[in-house]
Amino acid sequence: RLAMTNVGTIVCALPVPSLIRVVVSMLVLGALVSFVPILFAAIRASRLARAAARDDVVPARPVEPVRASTRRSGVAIAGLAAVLVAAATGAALDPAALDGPVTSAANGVPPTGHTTTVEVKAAGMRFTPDTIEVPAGDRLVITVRNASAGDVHDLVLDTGAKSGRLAPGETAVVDVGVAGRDIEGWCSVAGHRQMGMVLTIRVTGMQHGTTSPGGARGTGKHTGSGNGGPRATVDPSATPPEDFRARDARLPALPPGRVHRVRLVITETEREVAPGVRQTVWTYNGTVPGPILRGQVGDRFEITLVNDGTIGHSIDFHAGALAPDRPMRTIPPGESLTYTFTAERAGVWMYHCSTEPMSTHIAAGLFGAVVIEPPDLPPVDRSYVLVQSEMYFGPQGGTPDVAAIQEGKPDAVVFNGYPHQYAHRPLTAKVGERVRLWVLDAGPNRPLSFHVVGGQFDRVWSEGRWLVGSPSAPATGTGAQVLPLLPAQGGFVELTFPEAGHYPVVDHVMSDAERGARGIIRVTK
Ligand SMILES: [Cu+2]
Repeated sequence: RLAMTNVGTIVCALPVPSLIRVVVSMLVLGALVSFVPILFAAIRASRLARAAARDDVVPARPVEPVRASTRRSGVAIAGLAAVLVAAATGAALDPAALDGPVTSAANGVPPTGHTTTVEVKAAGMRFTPDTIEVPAGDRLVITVRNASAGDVHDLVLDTGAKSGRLAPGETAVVDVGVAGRDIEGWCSVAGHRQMGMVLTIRVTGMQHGTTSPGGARGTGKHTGSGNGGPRATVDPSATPPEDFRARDARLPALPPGRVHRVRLVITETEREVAPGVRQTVWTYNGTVPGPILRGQVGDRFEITLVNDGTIGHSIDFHAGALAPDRPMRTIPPGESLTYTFTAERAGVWMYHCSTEPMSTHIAAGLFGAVVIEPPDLPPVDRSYVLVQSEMYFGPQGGTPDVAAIQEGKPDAVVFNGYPHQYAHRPLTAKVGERVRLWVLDAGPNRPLSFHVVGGQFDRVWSEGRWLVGSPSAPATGTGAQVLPLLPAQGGFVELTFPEAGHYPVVDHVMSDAERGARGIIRVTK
């Protein structure tokens, strides 16, 4: 107990991460509280002993001999071990607590004994001020306040010092220590640094010849994934695991009623996104794409959006027209909003997270489709939905590589969230059946030239217009080979298959088909 209390108290006094402090202090408290019953037991024992002495009777339990000293040191070691275990538990609960030591930026400059205190506001993808000047040798203490309405931010310095994630309205103090060189800072939330959340700390009054290595103003540009470790790569010929199940591409049934209440929960979870590649995907209701919602022209959608992630997120439904200000706002983790719209027009409408940088939030998985059929659309034998999107791999287990997104270099282009998934697990149809393929290009950035190898489209509808054929009849004597879609555009094609075989479904932007935007329709008699 003595060891636990004393060592634990020292650990708490050291500048350790808060979770470690919490767990260790709980242990110290336990050690202190356990002292109370022992105290009472001791009082009782001494009373009994005194009474026994009065009555001149030998005490029932003699005082333990002194040979306990070795046992006592063993107990002390156990106490020390308990403190260590508690600290490790704290670190395990908060792995961020241990990634990388904090280094000094003193750079050999003697301390002045002064402290410069600066308040920095994080909001609107900016630090304000974004440049701090500090006299060389001063200790610098930065108070960071997240002043944004819904977004999570933090401040990380190239010394390794960090504020930890800050919810809207939260404040943290970052003690930089003695400043003897220029220091670069940024927000480590995915994409925020690239959007300009960069803080430059400039040291003034330096002696000539001792200026810092990073004297230039930070551009926010950097190489690598930005979330630690080398980027994951995919072997294009690798196959998914035996138990891989492709996403069901069938158009879901039209739900009953004219008001659709849907709860969409945003989560951030790690999973396999391509053979051998694990990424942290951001999802609506756990899938990429999010659920395919369906309704008729005139239907009302009452959406409850819940943010169960770790940073700010939002949603934007193209299927309804309204002022974006309130319903599309970014909400912090733990909050929810309702978003109500009426689907007045037919289409394959995209929905997606509209929190900046949108390219990252969409690439990480936050998109889906609302299918509102034209009212006069005749039934077909089979309807499938294919949503194309791009993937830009971060490190194994990480979030998308923001630099790769900016440079337009996807690692995979996929239908319904997984490269080549319908090549491995083909879609099916029968000879002579009429098949309708609903297609949306969710991007975030690349166009889609949708084509079926060996097929010809006799009905094509895109963005509110019949391009080929009509509701009353498919085209005869003419047709189309491609449904071209820019990011966020959607439509459908129809075709029949003249004979049994394997008909590839591809993005005819061929490099993107090779990156995974390719599937098979297996047609049988
Ligand atoms: Cu988001």
